[in-house]
Amino acid sequence: MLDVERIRADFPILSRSMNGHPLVYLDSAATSQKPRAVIDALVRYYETINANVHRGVYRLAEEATREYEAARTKVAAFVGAPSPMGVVFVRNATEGINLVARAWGDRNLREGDEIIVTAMEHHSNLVPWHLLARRTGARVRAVGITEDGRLDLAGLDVLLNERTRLVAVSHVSNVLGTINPVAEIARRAHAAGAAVLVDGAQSVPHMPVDVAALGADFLAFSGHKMLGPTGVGVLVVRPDRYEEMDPFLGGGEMIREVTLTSSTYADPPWRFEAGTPNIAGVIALGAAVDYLRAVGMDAVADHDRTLGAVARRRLSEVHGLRLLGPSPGPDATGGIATFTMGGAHPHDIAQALDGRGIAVRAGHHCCQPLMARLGLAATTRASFYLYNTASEVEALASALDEVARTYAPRPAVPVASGPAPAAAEVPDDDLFREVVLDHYMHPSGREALPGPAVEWHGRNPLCGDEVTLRLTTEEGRISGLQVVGHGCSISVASGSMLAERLKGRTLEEARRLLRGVKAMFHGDPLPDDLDMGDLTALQGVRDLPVRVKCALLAWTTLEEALDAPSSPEDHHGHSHP
Ligand code: C6P
Repeated sequence: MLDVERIRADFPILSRSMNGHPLVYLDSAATSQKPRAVIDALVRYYETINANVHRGVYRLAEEATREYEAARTKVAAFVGAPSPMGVVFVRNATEGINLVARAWGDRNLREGDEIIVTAMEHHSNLVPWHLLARRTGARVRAVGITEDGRLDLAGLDVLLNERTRLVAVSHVSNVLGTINPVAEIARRAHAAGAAVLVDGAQSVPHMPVDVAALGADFLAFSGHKMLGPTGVGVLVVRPDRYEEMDPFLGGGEMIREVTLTSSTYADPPWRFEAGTPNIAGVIALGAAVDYLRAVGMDAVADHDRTLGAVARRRLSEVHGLRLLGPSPGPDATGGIATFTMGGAHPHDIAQALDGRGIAVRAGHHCCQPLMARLGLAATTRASFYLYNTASEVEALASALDEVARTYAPRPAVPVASGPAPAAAEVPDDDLFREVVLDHYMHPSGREALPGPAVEWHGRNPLCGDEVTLRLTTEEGRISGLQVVGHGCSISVASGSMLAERLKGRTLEEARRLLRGVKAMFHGDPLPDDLDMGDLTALQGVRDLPVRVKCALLAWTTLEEALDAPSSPEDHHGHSHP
């Protein structure tokens, strides 16, 4: 059992308040908070031993080099690497994976070869392989997942063949929390003659990981998710794989000898650490490893599991909430609780929680193929770490109870004359004022247009919100306007207001209002005499850049319609029945 209160005292940021509430930080899967020991290690480096490594012939530089290399030894021991020489310092997990794609992939893959990934990979473990495939003519294939969020291992056997060069798989999914049976996958991949890369971004911070026991040829992870600073990550390479790799970046530190026309290279791992590395970051990562080892990774994993179980039990009581992924245990860490919630959009949920000081992540979590497989545009994710408590989970759940009440279907209420809503129904946040919610629950402009119309589509890739505008015009006037789509309260309300305001207006009036709306969201002065009507209820959005995109979605789609060569103004726009 962890002494969580004692641990919390080590994390200065956790004593902050946010929007008038104690900060409840539930986004450690995105990046963890940092203990004082890590922050101190950064400061101590700059205050006492700042010098470049592996270069200076003076005492200070030797001290910096010694500490830098000591961190390599600590990291190697932490993940069971057979030798510190197998540890390459990079910027983050993403760079580690790209390094393998370039240094190993370019040399070993050719046309017709295959790379196997899975349907639950983060974009960082997909895009480098797409790029490699494009460079070499290789092909990327994906293992599917089951309905309950586990890998379809039988599918792996179907895909593995003599053309498979690499299997690249995440150890723990950043959306589902699933722990993949990597040792078994590696055994099967090796039997087929393929190498194995494990994306350990979500496993190394949360559970004991032994790279040798996993049988991974490459293991990539980020320092910032395991209490370390941003800008430092690790690629662990099984030493014999170094022989199959060309240098990645060229420059200082990675060379042995350079003439004007050629160069020879230093031994690994330095061969792959061109240029001055993130020395302070590496040393502070060493301090993070010290901290985690002192707590004990078994205890961290146990804490995640226990808290995850509490969270799943309590969250499943929230009306309309549906959790994704397996329950905590051998198949899931418990550190990740991702969910959808009936009529409430993930952006709206995250914003409402933020109003109560609770930080969660909403969106596609850089896993668009997984979202597509699950038939979802976006989800909300709470993620836990060693400093989170059961009472924080309860704060999350009771805030979600309130969100569920706010977004529960209810009858249409005329905005001006409706009764004052019950206090519990209205988030203490201006953005969700009654006007916005009323437009969201009962959007205008949904009625189908008779006859052919010009049609324009808009999409916000960040959250998958979509809008379709259909327009008919007569003599420079918008005679018919339909706005359909799906999205968060802000994008839907904004589209509904657009429909209400523009039907029957001239195209010039539409342009004027569009200019006004853009000015309002960008904080610029409004055109003279422009009555913004209901739209003023959205103006608080301008302080939240991510949500400005939601609010502008219908309007930027309108702008495209008005600006297109075949715009309604020309009376010959392309039409989609
Ligand atoms: N996932 C999340 O909120 P970087 O950005 O390189 O430190 O980590 C990339 C990465 C790779 N693999 C997995 C499984 C990950 O979860 C991440 C980072 C964060 O889920 C930020 S998108």
